[in-house]
Amino acid sequence: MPADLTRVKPYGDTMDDGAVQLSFTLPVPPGDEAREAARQLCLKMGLDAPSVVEMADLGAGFTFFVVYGKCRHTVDYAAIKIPKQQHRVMTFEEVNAAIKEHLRRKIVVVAACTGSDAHTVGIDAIVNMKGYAGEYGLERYPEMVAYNLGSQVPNADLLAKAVSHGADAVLVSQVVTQKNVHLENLTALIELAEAEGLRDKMLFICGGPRISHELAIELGYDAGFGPGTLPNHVASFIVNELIRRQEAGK
Ligand code: B12
Repeated sequence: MPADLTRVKPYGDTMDDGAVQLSFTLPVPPGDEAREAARQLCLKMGLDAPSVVEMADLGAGFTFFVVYGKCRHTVDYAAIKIPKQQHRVMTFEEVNAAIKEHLRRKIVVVAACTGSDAHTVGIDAIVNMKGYAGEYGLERYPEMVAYNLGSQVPNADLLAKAVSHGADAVLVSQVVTQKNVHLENLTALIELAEAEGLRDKMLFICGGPRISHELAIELGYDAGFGPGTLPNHVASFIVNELIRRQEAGK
């Protein structure tokens, strides 16, 4: 029986059985009371027949639980609309050829991890010469000039470098999300760019494990990239968007 896409429920063994597995930690020591607390919490979360299948002592009065249960709720999958990047993903060769043919100048990108974030692996994967998962990074593109400013770069410094290098695109990486610090940093950068009259002069692109294109648009960015992004995805977006703006006379 195919799923009713207007009323989608988790699937375990049979369609619409609602089976889910949930894991969490409670700040109480393990024991019968802790197990019952976990069960009651799951009932309050809308799970029928919750069954605590794992209770592990984490020490210092904390306990980790795994609970199986049946979700009562459904979602209307058919009504979901997520903004997606419309541009076609090009290969390394196609990107360089498109720059030469349509833009006829080198494209400049300035990249950094900002704020307190020191996770450079993600932005390096996109920018560094050697690239990631078999795809060359932007530094390797002959028609691009890429500056990687590294980690913990203050927003003001990133914008100053973007201006001095004549950047077409600013690339920001935010990996740490504790207490939503990524949202604060990303918002602060856009506000500063607006205050300095730079927001419409270059593309602003963000990325990281908790970033989606939808979130990036909400925060005022031109695009957002999450896990699994390859350098040519980003290069394709930049080049397609610059060509689109050139053709629109912007
Ligand atoms: C390596 C690592 C570190 C290294 C970083 C070294 C370095 N030079 O980068 C060190 C040890 C320094 C570190 C420190 C910390 N870390 Co750490 N770290 C990791 C780890 C294990 C891997 C991250 C990684 O390299 N991923 C691989 C890259 C390729 O993936 P990615 O970042 O998602 O990037 C891809 C996309 O997201 C995208 N992308 C990323 N950025 C950008 C930018 C643009 C413009 C674009 C287009 C795309 C893009 O493209 C990339 C390629 O596909 C993760 C756990 C994990 N397994 O993910 C924790 C993790 C990220 N760290 C975490 C934490 C908490 C910390 C610390 C706060 C720990 C502490 N208490 O000290 C510190 C913070 C340091 C700081 N000031 O930032 C948490 C973050 C939790 C959260 N939700 O915020 C994680 C998830 C671990 C965990 N489960 O708790 N960490």
